[in-house]
Amino acid sequence: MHALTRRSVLRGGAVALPFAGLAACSAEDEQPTQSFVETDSERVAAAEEARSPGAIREFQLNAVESEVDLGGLIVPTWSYGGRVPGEPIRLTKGEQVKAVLTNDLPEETTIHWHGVQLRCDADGVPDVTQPAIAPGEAYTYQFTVPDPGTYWFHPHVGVQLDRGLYAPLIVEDPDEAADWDLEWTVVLDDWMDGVTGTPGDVLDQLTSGMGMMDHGGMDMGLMADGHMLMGASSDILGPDAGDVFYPHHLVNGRIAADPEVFEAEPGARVRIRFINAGGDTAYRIALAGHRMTVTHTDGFPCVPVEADAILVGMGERYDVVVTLEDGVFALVAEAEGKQARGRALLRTGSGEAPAADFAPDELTGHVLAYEELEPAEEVALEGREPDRVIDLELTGGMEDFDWSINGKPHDLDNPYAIEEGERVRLRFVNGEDMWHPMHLHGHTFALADSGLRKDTAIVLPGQTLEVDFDAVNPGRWMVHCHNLYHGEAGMMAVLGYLM
Ligand SMILES: [Cu+2]
Repeated sequence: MHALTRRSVLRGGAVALPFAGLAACSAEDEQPTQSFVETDSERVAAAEEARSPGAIREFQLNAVESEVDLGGLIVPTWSYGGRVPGEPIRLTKGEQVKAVLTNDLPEETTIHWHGVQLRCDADGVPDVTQPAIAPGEAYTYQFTVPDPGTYWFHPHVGVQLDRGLYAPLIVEDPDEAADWDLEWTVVLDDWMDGVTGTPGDVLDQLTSGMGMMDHGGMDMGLMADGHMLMGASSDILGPDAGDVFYPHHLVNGRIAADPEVFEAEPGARVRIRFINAGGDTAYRIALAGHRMTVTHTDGFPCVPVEADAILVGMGERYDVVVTLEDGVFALVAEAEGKQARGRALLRTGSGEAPAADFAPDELTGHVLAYEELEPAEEVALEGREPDRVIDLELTGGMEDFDWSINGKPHDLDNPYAIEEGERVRLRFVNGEDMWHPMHLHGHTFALADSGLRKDTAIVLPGQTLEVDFDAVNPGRWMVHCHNLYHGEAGMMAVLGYLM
C-alpha cells in the first residue's frame, strides 16, 4: 500500500493533496488554515472497523484490451475480463470485497465502487484516494460492504467508463423477506467505442468548440454532427437531454438486433435490478404489457410504487418487481430525447419477438417521478436540521463545454469542509438549461423534500435540489456530475472531513 503520512494543509487557498504534488501557490483567495483527514488515516481505519468487517471474498479482475462480441457486432474495446458488462460481483452485506485488479490496459486506471459507503482509501479516485494503477501493475481493493442493494463498479480515470469497463456489484441481505422468484440484473449502456470512434475522440470534439451551436429552443429537430448530437429534447429533462451520438444502446452488452432473452414461467415474480452505465444517456425503461413495482432507488428500499416507465440517469439504479404475463415481451430502454432504443426480451411462452424498433405504449404512460417516492421506514434518516449547508452551483455550458462547480473546474485541491457527526445539506443549484445527474461518493444522501435515499440524483434545468447526509464516513469524497463528459470537463469537486 501507499504511504500517506503528510498532513494536507490548506495554505493560501491551496491544499497539498497526496500524489497530486501540485499545490498551486495562489496568494489570492486567502482562507483560514484547514486540515483534512487523510484517506489512509486512523480515522478512516476506525470507520471501517466500526462496520465489523466480515468474511473476505476474493475476486480477480483483469482490465484488458480485446475484441468483444456485442451480439454479432464485434468491436475492439476495453473491458473487465473480455466481457461487457464484466462479471457481476455478488456477496452478502457485512462481507469484505477483496478485489485484485490487474491493469493490462495501455493507460493508468482505477476502480470506483459506485454507491458503496466504503472505506475512503478504496474509493478509486486517482490522486485523491490512491495513485492511479500503471499499465502492467496490480492493485488490491479491500473493503466492507455495509448496505445491501444494487451497486456497480467502473474506472474513475478519464473517459474510460465509456468503453466496456463496468460491472454490477450486488449486495444481498440474508434477512430480506424475498417476495420474488427470480432475479435479473439489467445494465444499460450507450455505445460508440470501436464503432464510430473512441470516448477520447468524443471528448476532443465536445471540447474543441467546433460545431456546437446554441441549440436551445431552436427546434431544428434532432441532428448529429460527428459524435455530437443536437436537439435531443425531453419533456422531462428539458431542451438538452444529451449531447453525444451513440450508434448503439446496449442492454446487458447486446445490441437491439440480437438481444438477451430472459426465460421464465408465466406468473413468476422477477426482481429486475436496473443500472445505467451510460456516459451521456438517460434511459426511459418499460416492459411491454407490464407495470413495474419500484422497490429500491440506488440500492436502498423505498415504499413500493407502480409505474409504466422509469427514467434512469447515468449512475442511477432502480430495482423493480414484476409479475410475468404469458408470451414474449420487449424490455425497452429508450435513449431519452435521442430517438433510439436498446432492448432485451423476456419470454414466458410461445410467440414472435417484436421488431427491434418496437416501442411499447408503456414508454409514454406514467413515468415515475422522484416526488412519488418515499424511503422505506428502516432507511429513512432521522429528522434533523442541517448543521452545515454547502451550495454547489452547477456552472458552465455547452458552447465552451466548460462544466464546473461554483465556477471552478476540477476543483480537487480545495475540499469543501465538513465535520464528522454533522448533518450536511448539499444544495445543487442549476441555473442552466442542461440537466445533471449529481453523484456523491461514500454516502447515501436523502432528498430533503421526501427523504428518498439515493447516491445519484437528477438535477433538472432551473432546479435547486437539496440533499442531506450524515457525515459518518471520514475521508475525502468526490461530488460530481455522472455525465461522463461533464465530469471530465470539470464538473467535479471534493468534500473533505476536517481533522
Ligand atoms: Cu452534468
